[in-house]
Amino acid sequence: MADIEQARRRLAEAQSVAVLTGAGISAESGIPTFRGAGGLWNNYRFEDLATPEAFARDPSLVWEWYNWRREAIAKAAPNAAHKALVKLEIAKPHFTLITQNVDGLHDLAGSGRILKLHGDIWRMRCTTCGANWPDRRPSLPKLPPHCACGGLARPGVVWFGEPLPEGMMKEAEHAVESCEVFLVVGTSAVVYPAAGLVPFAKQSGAVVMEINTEPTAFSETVDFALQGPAGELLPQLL
Ligand code: BV8
Ligand code: ZN
Repeated sequence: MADIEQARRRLAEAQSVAVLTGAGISAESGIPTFRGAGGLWNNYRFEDLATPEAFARDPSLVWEWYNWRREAIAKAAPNAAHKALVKLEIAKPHFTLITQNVDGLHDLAGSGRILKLHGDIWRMRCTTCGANWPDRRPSLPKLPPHCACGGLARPGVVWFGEPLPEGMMKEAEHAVESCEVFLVVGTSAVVYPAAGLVPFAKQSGAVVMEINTEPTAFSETVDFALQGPAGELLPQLL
């Protein structure tokens, strides 16, 4: 309890805050995480579903998985943790939200500017002409979907082995380099380059605070490792 009180004070004093979120922030909205208890990768292999090779092999299989996830995400609403980050954004002169999530719950909560490092499940991209468009339908009527040009469409997410959206990692690094407090919420911090932001923040002199229900590889090195659900701890931290 003393830890959270001290963290709360440090966060209150900071003018410049950057936040990195992961699947754990949406767990209390009912969206399964990837790793840990109930994680998607306990039952599926990412090599079969979340790589360009998997999509080239079997686009319909990959699309069935993404359609199933769209259906689950469409039923979910932002929770107290997503909402707390909107309040934090309003309160701070300098604020950057960086997310690995593709679920769009930060948008629904009302966050203004979001660096979506791994893309957005509600966007599509044409594998032929490169067109890129939003599609909010919870369930797609025909799989695999196609572009107006006739080309095969793919989910607008970043798969393993693919580069992150151009320039986005630079923007994230810039925010992390110049923040006083770096808040890391609900991520196992094992997927790179996103996970590299945690040690980078420490090296750059930020106070690093982690909120997670479990210890992570970085829990020992951060300044505050707050253990518990984000939907409870984040509102307490503000
Ligand atoms: C790239 C797609 C270069 C979207 C995702 C060694 C071998 C092979 C490859 C590599 C290697 N080392 C590094 C790599 C590269 C690879 C990588 O990092 N692999 C790791 C796994 C070893 N990275 C890449 O391939 C990246 N690209 O490097 O490109 C390049 C450059 C130029 C040209 C070509 C290439 C791309 C990575 C993108 C991967 N895409 N998914 C989708 O369908 O969703 S990753 C997947 O993991 C998710 O998208 C997610 O965003 C991401 C991170 O996971 P987390 O968000 O952290 O979620 P997780 O489930 O793990 O953890 C949840 C946490 O929450 C837990 O800690 C839990 O305790 C906690 N929690 C639970 N409930 C709560 C909670 N906390 C608080 N409150 C709660 N209530
Ligand atoms: Zn097209």
